[in-house]
Amino acid sequence: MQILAIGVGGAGIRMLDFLLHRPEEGVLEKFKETFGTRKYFDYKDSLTPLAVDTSRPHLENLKSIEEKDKILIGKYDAKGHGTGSDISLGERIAEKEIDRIETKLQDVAGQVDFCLIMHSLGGGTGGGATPVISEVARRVLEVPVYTVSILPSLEESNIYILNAVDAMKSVLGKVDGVILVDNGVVTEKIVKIPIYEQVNLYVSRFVRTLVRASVESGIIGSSSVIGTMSPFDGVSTIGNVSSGINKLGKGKKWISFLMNKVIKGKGGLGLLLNCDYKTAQRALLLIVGPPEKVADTFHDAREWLQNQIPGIAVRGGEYHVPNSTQVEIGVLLSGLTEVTAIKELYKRAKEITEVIREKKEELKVRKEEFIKLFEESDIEPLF
Ligand SMILES: Nc1nc2c(ncn2[C@@H]2O[C@H](COP(=O)(O)OP(=O)(O)OP(=O)(O)O)[C@@H](O)[C@H]2O)c(=O)[nH]1
Ligand SMILES: [Mg+2]
Repeated sequence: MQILAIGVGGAGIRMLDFLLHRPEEGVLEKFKETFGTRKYFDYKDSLTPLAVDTSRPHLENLKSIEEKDKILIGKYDAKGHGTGSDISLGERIAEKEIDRIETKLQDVAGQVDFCLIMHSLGGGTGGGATPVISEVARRVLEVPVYTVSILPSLEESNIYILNAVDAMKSVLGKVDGVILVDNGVVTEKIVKIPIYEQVNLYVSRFVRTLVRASVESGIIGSSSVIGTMSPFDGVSTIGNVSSGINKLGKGKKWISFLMNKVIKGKGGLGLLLNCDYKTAQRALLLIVGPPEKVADTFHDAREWLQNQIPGIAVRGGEYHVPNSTQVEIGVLLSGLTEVTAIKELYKRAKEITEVIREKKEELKVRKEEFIKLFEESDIEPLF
């Protein structure tokens, strides 16, 4: 499986950086000691990165992306400092510099199975440039283009919420599928590490599992992803759950325990989007762990899912990792049509727009009164 992974804007390039993060040499040595001859998996063999941003410092801060894979756009319009949450500026900049991006895309044309664009919907660059980049990627690469689109939490500033509503409309029309991830889901449940990092970690964990399952064990291929994402009849989301094998007890009871956790969020984070999972139409399910624990479990996990969501088409399989002490379940749900997070975001955006409208009215009246004060003044000039 070969994926072109593009990060657009601050959130996007940070997620990309997380995805390609390679442990320091010392850690790699330890890995070799622990796992003997097993080779460290280098995600760069399957993921071609491209980081696009209007912020110079944010691009410079990336640890795992080489200079040749970074593009600073909008040097004159944004002066290397971002768009300041201005999505129309983000869009204009991407349109102006589309040739530079297109040249990069030409380099990988014919070599990738699909393209994954990671970005925030609330940022000026992430929200504004993504639809422009996606459109050209579809044309040049002639493969499906999917996004991992970050929704702002409802506690975030008004501008992110209004931007997200605008950006969502244009992104939906320019891609082959959207994997929605809500920063708000993490706020509610887990805050051991900064929220952003937690979300980035979950996204990268899912994509990494997908890549390894394909490259190392061959249980899935890009067609499994494409088959799950298409047709574009609703949005998609992901979920991940993992547990030490010693906590899972004997027998196969752990399957329903972990499936409940990842799909329904019972006792854990669950899906990265507040939605009605029962409206999903297709799923990609990956079970990862040592063979003595996970062998012959995919069938049971798939049955569990099909009992919860009648009619759902489930792809995927088991990926055996000898000597591993962890079991992990990763899931991609697609075709979701009942998404509470989107409804709440629209409701919040409507409230904000109403307040702005009232404020504008009030200011207009005040301004008129202020001007009147001068017009009605009967003070005679002194000279
Ligand atoms: N999950 C996640 N969300 C982030 C991250 N950084 C920012 N965000 C969210 O993304 C939105 C802000 O967008 P950014 O990506 O920072 O903005 P940008 O695309 O760089 O655009 P400008 O800086 O406005 O030009 C807000 O909703 C933030 O909560 C991150 O690393 N991870
Ligand atoms: Mg930025």
